[in-house]
Amino acid sequence: MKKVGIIMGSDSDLPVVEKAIDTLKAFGVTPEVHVYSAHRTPAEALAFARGARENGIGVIIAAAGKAAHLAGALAANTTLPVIGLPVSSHTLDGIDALLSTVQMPSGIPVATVAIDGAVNAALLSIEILAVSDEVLAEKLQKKREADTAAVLQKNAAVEARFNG
Ligand code: RP5
Repeated sequence: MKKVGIIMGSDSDLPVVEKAIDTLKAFGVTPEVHVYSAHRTPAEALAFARGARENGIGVIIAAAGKAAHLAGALAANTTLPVIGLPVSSHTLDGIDALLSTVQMPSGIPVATVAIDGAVNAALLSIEILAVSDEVLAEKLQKKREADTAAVLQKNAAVEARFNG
């Protein structure tokens, strides 16, 4: 199975990114994790993106905060799908990273998830791999059903409490 590359702009992004790593592992998907910055270590980020496909990576998650150019810079150097994960910071609550990540010019797509949306970034990467992997697709379906059952259980508790 292809790996999911997870690149974060700083190790300060780890508290958010760890949720993506945990989600991938729960599905038996191997993450390859690096700290490469579009601004501080552009050469390393470029080399990763250019070599990702031949290194067995199928999807890239790029997590960055502030002036977050990482996802776009990686996407510019690979035709693998890139998922942008904007990370919040204390100054602008992640709006800066969200806009920097999502507003890509035509021709270089970045599929952007919510601010700090690490679980969805991982799930989306798994969905992309599952297009050609029936076992993974089955696992996704099972999780969806379990999530639905959990919500319905909460609904039943609320209904019992307030609806007599
Ligand atoms: C971005 O700048 C990183 O992705 C991080 O979210 C933010 C701040 O980085 P540090 O100053 O905490 O290393 O490039």
